[in-house]
Amino acid sequence: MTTRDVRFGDAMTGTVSLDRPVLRHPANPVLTAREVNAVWREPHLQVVTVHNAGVARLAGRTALLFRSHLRCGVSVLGLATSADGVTDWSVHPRPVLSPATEVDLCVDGVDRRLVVEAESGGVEDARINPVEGTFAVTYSAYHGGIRNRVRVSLALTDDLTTFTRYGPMLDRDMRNVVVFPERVGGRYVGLFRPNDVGPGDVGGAYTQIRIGYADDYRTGPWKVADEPVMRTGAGPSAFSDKIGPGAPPVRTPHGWLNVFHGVRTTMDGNPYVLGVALHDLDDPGVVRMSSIPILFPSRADCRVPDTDYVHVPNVVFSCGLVREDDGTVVIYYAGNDTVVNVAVTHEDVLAQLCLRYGQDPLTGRLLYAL
Ligand code: BMA
Repeated sequence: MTTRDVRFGDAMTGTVSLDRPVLRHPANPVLTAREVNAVWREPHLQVVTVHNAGVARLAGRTALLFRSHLRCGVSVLGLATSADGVTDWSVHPRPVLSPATEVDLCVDGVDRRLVVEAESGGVEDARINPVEGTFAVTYSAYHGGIRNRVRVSLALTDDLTTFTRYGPMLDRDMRNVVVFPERVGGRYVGLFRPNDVGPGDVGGAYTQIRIGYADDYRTGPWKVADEPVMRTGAGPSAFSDKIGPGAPPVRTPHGWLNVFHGVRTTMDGNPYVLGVALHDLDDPGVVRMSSIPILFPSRADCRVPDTDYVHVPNVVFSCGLVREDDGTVVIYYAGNDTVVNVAVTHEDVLAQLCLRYGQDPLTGRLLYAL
């Protein structure tokens, strides 16, 4: 049995295993609408959720680029930082990324009007991808006039407060795009989750993770493979109805660690779980994925007072994690699209889940006997 002792700060120690691969932090939730509303005082900036946060270490602090629903329904991105990654968050006084206006910084050559239009319905689910000394932030840009039109857009930043927009990464509907932190075989690599089935579609297909490559991650063009590297599969599975990248991949001795999300539709809702996969270090299109999710949603993932709003029940969703040098992995994840939580795991245990309890990433067939 593979077990690892993990520690995170002073308040949390424990042992993770194949049975309990992830330990929730006892202080969860670590960031909620209450802390943000105490800072964003104007009525139009009061929020009802704080969730799906991208994560980075910046100037010795943990930084969360969180998503919040304003009460009008539009999502914006805010910044909170903490010395220990759990307590005492300092919330930036205003949203740091809201739907673009004509005065926002865009890189030369990008059609500013197109950027403004593409994200007029809100900005969501930022991933902070550290690439060659800067942060490449990939986020879902929702169109304000065409229902469900979503393009993943790119913005670069060094400080997580000022962004240079590069606009939509692809000319098709997409969510959940993550970029690998290093080039592999000379090319930049990304994981993509198409929303559309074909040209002209809007929404509807959430069943595949595809790999893409670019010579320049900023300008593209990204060449996304026609065939997936992972998909929901045919049989019953915790990932049988939707699948998508979560946190930007990180290098481990076992391969690129990919913490993704999967959904299984039921008669009463759609539970979102976190899954784990390893991509070959030299050929990231080669994937081993665990059939066993590492985190199922529970009541502990959305502890809010009875009178607080809860957005979507039965959801755990991650846009970022931090890997420590000893292989400890700290996952920031949202509970019920409502609050931000922290959990701790270890890459050796995650790797064993992939190696011993795998499923074929394309068919879903279990690679072990029950
Ligand atoms: C997805 C996205 C995520 C959200 C998840 C669960 O489709 O909207 O932002 O966390 O659903 O509701």
